[in-house]
Amino acid sequence: MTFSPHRRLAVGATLIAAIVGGVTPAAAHATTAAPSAPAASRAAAPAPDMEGVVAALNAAMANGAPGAMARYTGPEGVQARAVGVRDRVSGAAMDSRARFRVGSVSKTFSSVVLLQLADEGRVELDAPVNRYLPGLLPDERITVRHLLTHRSGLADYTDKMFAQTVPGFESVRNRVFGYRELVDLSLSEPRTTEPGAAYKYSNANFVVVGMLIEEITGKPVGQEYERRIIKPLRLRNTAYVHPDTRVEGLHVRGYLHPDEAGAPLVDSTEQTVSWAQSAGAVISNPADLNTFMTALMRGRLLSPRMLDAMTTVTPTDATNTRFYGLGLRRYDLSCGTQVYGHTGTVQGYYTYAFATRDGRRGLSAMANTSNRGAANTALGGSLEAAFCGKKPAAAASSSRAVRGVPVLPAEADLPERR
Ligand code: REX
Repeated sequence: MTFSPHRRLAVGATLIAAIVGGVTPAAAHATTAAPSAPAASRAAAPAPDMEGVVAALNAAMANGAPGAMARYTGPEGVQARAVGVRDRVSGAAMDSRARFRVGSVSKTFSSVVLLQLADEGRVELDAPVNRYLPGLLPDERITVRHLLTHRSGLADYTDKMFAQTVPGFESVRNRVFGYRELVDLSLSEPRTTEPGAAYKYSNANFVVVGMLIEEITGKPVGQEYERRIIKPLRLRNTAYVHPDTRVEGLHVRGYLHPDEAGAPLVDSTEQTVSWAQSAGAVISNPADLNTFMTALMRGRLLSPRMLDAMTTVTPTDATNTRFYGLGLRRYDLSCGTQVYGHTGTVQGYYTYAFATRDGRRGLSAMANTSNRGAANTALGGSLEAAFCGKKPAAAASSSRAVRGVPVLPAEADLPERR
């Protein structure tokens, strides 16, 4: 990527301070203008409610996660919390420094790479995908932007693949797919919408994004993540190792819930994640995810024009609180704060990685389980606690609420996924 000297300096300042203090410091913030954040919302930012964050982590455990953790970064500093275990056999405690599989948070990495290529004039967002990958898709009207916004109509082949959770997982755990095989799986099903007509989340879109990156750069996506994101931001705990099945270093083991009630959890840590690749195979940890999302929001990775395009959103459901931009979600929280980032689900791991639009505050949370929507939804409560702060005691009431805020079902449980 091409950093301007100014940006390069700003990144350097942030990194040095981050290494010294473990925080993206106020001093570094002061050197760069926060992009398009209303001054009022900055002044009013509440301190994170870390008790509320822990309550959300405990609620994820009460709903079947062996452990959970979260890390908040903001002007007040960094705070991390962990509950339960990261390894059920050894009993090792959850550790907020540990690495895990981030699932679809990988889509934001892929989107950043493609948008940098757009910044460099090497791809046009409104051009047909087939201009770059001739003959790949059966419809010339599907554009690059349709992929990034989940509006292509390409079916999500993972719905069929994982219709039976454990057999589906075991059938692909060690498989190595070519991108084209995954696209063919999608194209063997009817398309879900006319190009551009509606939002319909599909992993196939970001498989094609991976193909575009490789076609345009002539390099594997892993190298492009490395060169454009991981190295410049010094994300030492972030890796793309496909098709290697291991998670190296200090890591969290993932535990998949079978569909059958009462059946033992399946340790799903080792897998190729080849079924997702550029749609979901990145490994990271909470500190790196916070660095990534806050740096992205602060304009360190994209031009202002491209970041505007990325954060231009449409609703994903009828709640009018959840939106999708280009490989990026926006959640509108009960206190009015808008946060941008992504959620992730791979077998054994649920992830949330979000930051405010000014990049001053970030939260990453994970629980080491999946196929347990209630655990995912509970984990999502950490966003409210972290970004909205403590709720007045009187507001904490009904059982459908965490700290007085009604809990919305997690992405995977919304009708859009059915
Ligand atoms: C695959 C099935 C889930 C997981 C999936 N993951 O599509 C992508 C992702 C990479 O992260 N998407 C989510 C399995 C929605 C996101 O954006 O947050 N489920 C599981 C089943 C269901 O097998 N039968 O829960 O581990």
